[in-house]
Parts: sequence; structure tokens; C-alpha cells
Amino acid sequence: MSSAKGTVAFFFMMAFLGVSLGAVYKVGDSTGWTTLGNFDYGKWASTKSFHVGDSLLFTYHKEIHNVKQVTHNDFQSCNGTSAIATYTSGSDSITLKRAGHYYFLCGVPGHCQAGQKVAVLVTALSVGPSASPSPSLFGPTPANPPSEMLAPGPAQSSASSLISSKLSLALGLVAVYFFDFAF
Ligand SMILES: *[C@@H]1O[C@H](CO)[C@@H](O)[C@H](O)[C@H]1NC(C)=O
Ligand SMILES: [Cu+2]
Repeated sequence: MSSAKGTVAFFFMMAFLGVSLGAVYKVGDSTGWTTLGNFDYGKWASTKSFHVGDSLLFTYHKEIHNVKQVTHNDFQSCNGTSAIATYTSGSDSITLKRAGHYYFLCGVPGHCQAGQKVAVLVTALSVGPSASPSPSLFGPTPANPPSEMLAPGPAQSSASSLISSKLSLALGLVAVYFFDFAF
């Protein structure tokens, strides 16, 4: 009885996994989100290609900095007073849920002017055969053992990516669990 059910549950789980296997980009890499060292966030962003489902991780001292998502105009003028969203945890993970431009700056006076601002262009995931969103899951090796699914994707091997993969695996398993209950 459980074959069809198991198949559907499996796809539920894959859907959960697929959603959060996007790459995690730590803004500023090891420098983080700061005014120190005149880090060039524009250059940093220009070396990446951001896709829907990826996320930005801002890490900073929360007593000293913050993250504000703003409009293009406010980005240009370093005006954080009418931010679209404000983050203050010191370790903010922001999922890029739609394609388009995103603009972030630090709202502490003077920091944006000093260069603590970053714009990213997010593109939709291509569905072409050469640009599968997660080759390790949907690539030409469908017979992967389940343990393969816990391995970090090739594009991203940071701890946070691994954690989010594990978290979504857990969510997927919860979904399977409830699915089992419901039927
Ligand atoms: C910043 O934006 C707010 C709201 O749009 C506006 O009222 C304010 O005058 C702006 N401040 C500066 C310095 O441009
Ligand atoms: Cu700052």
C-alpha cells in the first residue's frame, strides 16, 4: 500500500530539500559586514551570480552595525530612514525569494557613505539541462544512496549551508510523517 504514498512523500521531501539547498553567500566573505578595511562590497557582489532561493548572510557586531534593505534611490543616497526591512541580530540570513535587484546598507550614520552598502542582482534559476539547481540531487546519478542527500552541494560547503540542508531534511521528514498520518 505504501509504494505510491512513499513516492509522494519522497517528492515532498525533495521539494523541501530543493527549496533550501540554495547557496549561502556570506557578505564580505571572511571580512563580514563592516566599515573596517574599506571592503569593496560592489566588487564582492560582482564576482557572484545570485539566484532565487540563495541567501545572504550578514555577520557583524550588532552593537555597531545593522542591515537595512532599501530602495534603489535610498541606496544611492545612503538613506536608511524608510527601510523596506531592518535586521539587527548580528547574524542575519536573508533569503532571496524573487528575481531582481536587492539593495542593502548599514543604517548607522556615516557607514553607508563609508562604503558599507551592497547591491545584488538575483536571477531566476535556469531550467536548462546544464544548469540543474542541485546536480547532486537531480543530476545523472539518480541511484544516490540517501546519505548523499546530507552532503553539501558543490556550490556551497559552508557550515551554514550544511545546517540549513539538515534543517530542511528534518522538515522534509516531518512532512513525510504528517503525510503518513493524514492517509
Ligand atoms: C530619507 O528618506 C526619507 C523618507 O523617504 C525622507 O523623508 C528624508 O528626507 C530622506 N533624508 C535625506 C537626508 O535625504
Ligand atoms: Cu555599520
